[in-house]
Amino acid sequence: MNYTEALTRYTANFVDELVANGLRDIVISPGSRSTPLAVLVAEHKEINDWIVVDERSAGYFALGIAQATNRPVALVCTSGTAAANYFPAVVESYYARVPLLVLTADRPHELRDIGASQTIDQIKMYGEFVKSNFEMAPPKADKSTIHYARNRARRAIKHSLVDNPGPVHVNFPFDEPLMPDISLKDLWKRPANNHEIKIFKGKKQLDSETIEDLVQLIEENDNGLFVCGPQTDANLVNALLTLSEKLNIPLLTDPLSQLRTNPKVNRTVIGTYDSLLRSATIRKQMKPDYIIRFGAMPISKHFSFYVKEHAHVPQYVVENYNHVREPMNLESHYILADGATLCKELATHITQKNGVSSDWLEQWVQMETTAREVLWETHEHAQLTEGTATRVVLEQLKDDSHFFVANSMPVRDVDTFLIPTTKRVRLYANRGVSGIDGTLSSAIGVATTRKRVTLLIGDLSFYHDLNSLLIAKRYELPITIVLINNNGGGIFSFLPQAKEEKHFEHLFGTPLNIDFSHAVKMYEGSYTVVTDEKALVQALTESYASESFSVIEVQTDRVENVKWHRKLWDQIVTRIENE
Ligand SMILES: Cc1ncc(C[n+]2csc(CCOP(=O)(O)OP(=O)(O)O)c2C)c(N)n1
Repeated sequence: MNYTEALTRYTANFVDELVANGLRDIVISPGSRSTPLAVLVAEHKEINDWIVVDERSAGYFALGIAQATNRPVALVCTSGTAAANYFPAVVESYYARVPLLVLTADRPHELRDIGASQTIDQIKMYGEFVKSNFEMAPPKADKSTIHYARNRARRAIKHSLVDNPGPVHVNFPFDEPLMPDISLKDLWKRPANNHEIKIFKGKKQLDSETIEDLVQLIEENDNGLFVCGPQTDANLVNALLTLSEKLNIPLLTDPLSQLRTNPKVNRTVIGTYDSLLRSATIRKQMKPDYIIRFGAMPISKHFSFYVKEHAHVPQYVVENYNHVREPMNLESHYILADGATLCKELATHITQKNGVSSDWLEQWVQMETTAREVLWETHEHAQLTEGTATRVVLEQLKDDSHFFVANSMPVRDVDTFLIPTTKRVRLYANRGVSGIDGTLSSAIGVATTRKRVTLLIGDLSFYHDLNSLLIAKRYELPITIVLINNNGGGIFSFLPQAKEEKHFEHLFGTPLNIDFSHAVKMYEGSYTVVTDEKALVQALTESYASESFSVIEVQTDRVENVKWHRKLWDQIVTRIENE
């Protein structure tokens, strides 16, 4: 058998085994060394291949597809800096716990470390930010090597999925000639009795004594608090809603917990706590007896002040596996169990509190009602602010749609303005490491589901990832981008650095002074600037009805924005304190 046939069969078996294990989407960036993978992926009938020239964007795009489909997505690129450009997305995928397979092509071993062109040390190049690394053996096509190639493929997929999902790196040594022979017979024939790795895994559950401790804690204390940070498990959403309603325990919900946008939303769901906990008086008054927290740490800084100020109150962090996210360094307890299973068990074991409404819950609900009133007060014809634009966008979201929110102020404005609703909307963000890079690419990745995605994004984040608009154009993906253009990094105006007038604008404000309409035009999207609520509603309606991607720009002022937000938060707190 010649090298071309060995290369072809070896690579085809690897690719086919990915498919046999549930992979459907592969994002390919062009290059020569990766030719065997690229061509065989393109040949496979069950793979959606997506071509993205910029590898940084490709990485984040794959991440978006994986978030939306709950399946691993593979990346294919050539050697050298191409592979290095995946780094930000790999890191995000690791911390956000999203499964990715990074398939990098490399020179054969004998051409490494001797100054060959476009060659870097790719072995373990993503360091600690991948769950596993596999350096593939050189291509051969004897029975045992084919078995090996398939086994590596299935292990790579399983590794990306078990425990906390995340990225897995597979590096391929490919020699020339690189072009596979796609005319070979039986290229896609799976070996008879192809092995399948079954993973027998159950839901992690507490033993009966430990559950009793928690049951006692909840039964004996009236002022308990459930909190849910960013997470995507629909079972946890349902189980937490049932539990909090049954026990009448307030449930503080981060916007990315998926608990504020659910048909079963109930009165225990508190969505305005970030505004409420801005008041030191409220933080002090609302001293909990205990806190049980699910998901990642909520975005709200004021929630973190609250937990810190009540550091002596027993706090419990629920995680399925270790790697507990407890950034407060408090003396928290860790509950290592499946959150949904835990909630169901607590619901069956606790009898004393069933349906007993508490003053504690009523106090939270009363504050929530007042805060919502202030947030809902609308001024239809007033000039749009970042806050009112966010509220309008949230109100206009369609049932059963996707909403992607960028880091910096957009995600914080969503925290303020997303009032719990029975509309089913799936929320997305890149909160693993909260970069402002790659947001557009990931949101466009979510749009590959062909369900419309609305993205709320600031101008620096938008600019950072402009390249990805080509993906929206090329694949005609349904995305509505609401661009909050405050000509720079608006979040910094909320920070103490804003007082340092000499350097602020130059180092932090960083105005771009560019007209985005030209960029949008270049990629053939539709572009509108809106100045009031009515115009924004109309632009959103038109965008939702259109086929192409659209950018709706809201122009704001960073200094005014800070004043506006502070006035609103003060209004909420004053109204509550005067009640
Ligand atoms: C990749 C990366 N670079 C820099 C930062 C630091 N950073 C955080 S927010 C921000 C400004 C973002 O500006 P914009 O997207 O316009 O949103 P705004 O602050 O105006 O809401 C920057 C530079 C980051 N988080 N990620």
